[in-house]
Amino acid sequence: MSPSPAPPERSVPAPFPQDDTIAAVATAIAPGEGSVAIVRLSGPDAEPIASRLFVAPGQQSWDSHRVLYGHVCDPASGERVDEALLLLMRAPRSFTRETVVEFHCHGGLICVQRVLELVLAAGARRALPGEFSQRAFLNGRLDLTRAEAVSELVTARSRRAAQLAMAGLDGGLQQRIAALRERLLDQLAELEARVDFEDDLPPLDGPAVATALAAVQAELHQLLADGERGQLLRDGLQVAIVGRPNVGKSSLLNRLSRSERAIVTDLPGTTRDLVESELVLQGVPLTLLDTAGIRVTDDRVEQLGIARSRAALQAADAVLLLFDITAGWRPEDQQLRELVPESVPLLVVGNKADQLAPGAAPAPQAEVCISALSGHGQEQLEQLLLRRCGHGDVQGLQVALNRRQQDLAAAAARSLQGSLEAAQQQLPWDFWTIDLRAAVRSLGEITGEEVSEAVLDRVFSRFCIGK
Ligand SMILES: Nc1nc2c(ncn2[C@@H]2O[C@H](COP(=O)(O)OP(=O)(O)OP(=O)(O)O)[C@@H](O)[C@H]2O)c(=O)[nH]1
Ligand SMILES: [Mg+2]
Repeated sequence: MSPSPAPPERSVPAPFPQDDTIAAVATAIAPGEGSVAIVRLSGPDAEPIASRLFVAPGQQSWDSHRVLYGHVCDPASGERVDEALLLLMRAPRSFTRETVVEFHCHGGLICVQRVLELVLAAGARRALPGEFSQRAFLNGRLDLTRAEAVSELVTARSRRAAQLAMAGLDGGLQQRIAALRERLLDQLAELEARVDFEDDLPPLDGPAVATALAAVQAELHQLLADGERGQLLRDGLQVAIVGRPNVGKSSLLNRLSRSERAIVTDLPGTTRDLVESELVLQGVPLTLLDTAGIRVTDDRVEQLGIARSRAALQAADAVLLLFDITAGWRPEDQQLRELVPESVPLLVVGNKADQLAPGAAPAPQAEVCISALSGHGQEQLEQLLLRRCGHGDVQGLQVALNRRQQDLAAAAARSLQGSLEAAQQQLPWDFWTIDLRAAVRSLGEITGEEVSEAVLDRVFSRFCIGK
């Protein structure tokens, strides 16, 4: 049997108990909103703090994973601050694997803030963003991809994005990455064994090793491509609708967002400012921007609006350039088209198809013809837009890397390229291992098996407070 390579350096501290107790409001806080709000504590003092503040009447016993009914009281004055339920989850059977206590208080702003203040006065520390998840990770309850999936689930803007996050939470991503890393470790073991004990071992089949590495690289490229599509589900797209005045931009925004968000009139120059509308197209969150029709004008207000239209057209992820097919493709339409940067996906849309004379052919510039008034062509427009952005099919996605994971997977694929080049040039085995070890490390950073504390702090600081 070949000796296995030295285990990769593990810079994360081994699971260890945190020595303080953290607390935060775990639910959204808004005045007059939400009937229930949760204050969550985690750490060794969670239970003693809770028992000082919570008065449970009758014979209720403080058992783990049982709900207690009672009042949160200020120990200094005895004042009842809120009527609440208390849920105690003793270590290690909790999200963080520490003892966790949740006070289920009344919602809104006041009660929950007062309960949190009492908890902090009793010795807990205000949790940093993501600190509960960070403890869950450090205590081995979650790998890094699952912890990130929790955050993505909370911030998902569409049902599909939430489904992807759930797949991550179920460990789909962790398993894919861990399996690839294992395959690389197998090859690394063989190679490193040859570096040290070439004479004592049967000869190594170099081309077979290279084939195995190339197969992992191909899977990484597939994951990267899926990740790009998944990014769309997470971040969404900002799509600007631009065009000359009166071509129907505002009507299209209203049609796509099923709202009366923008003012529509038959007067050219109606829209003066950017009008935004959020919607979800086939699982993809979109921010649609209706803009002022672009033309030469002396009107000062309209000029300012047009300047904003031009800026939006430059900054958008995609542009819908609308023109009136009953008026044909005009030189002004062509000028607008030339304003759209090369790098921005552009779709030229002919509007007012309902007014086109029977038998008349629309200008060939129209990639899709619609009627913002009747809805004709809407589905085709939506599909074409998503496809133009390079993400036609997000339905089949099983798992998708986030940006951090995407960068690491790309780094791993590049490192593997280095190993493959060493193979091609038939360099000695230790040249193969240098990049291979780097690839293993990058994949380990995705799941958190090899990751520095500084990186962890950065990852978790993006989470919301109380998570
Ligand atoms: N027949 C027909 N009329 C339309 C259609 N789309 C828009 N209109 C009409 O065209 C006129 C202008 O529509 P808007 O949506 O305000 O046009 P706009 O491009 O936002 O105009 P500005 O804000 O002035 O740049 C209105 O009278 C709409 O009812 C369409 O598909 N068919
Ligand atoms: Mg308008």
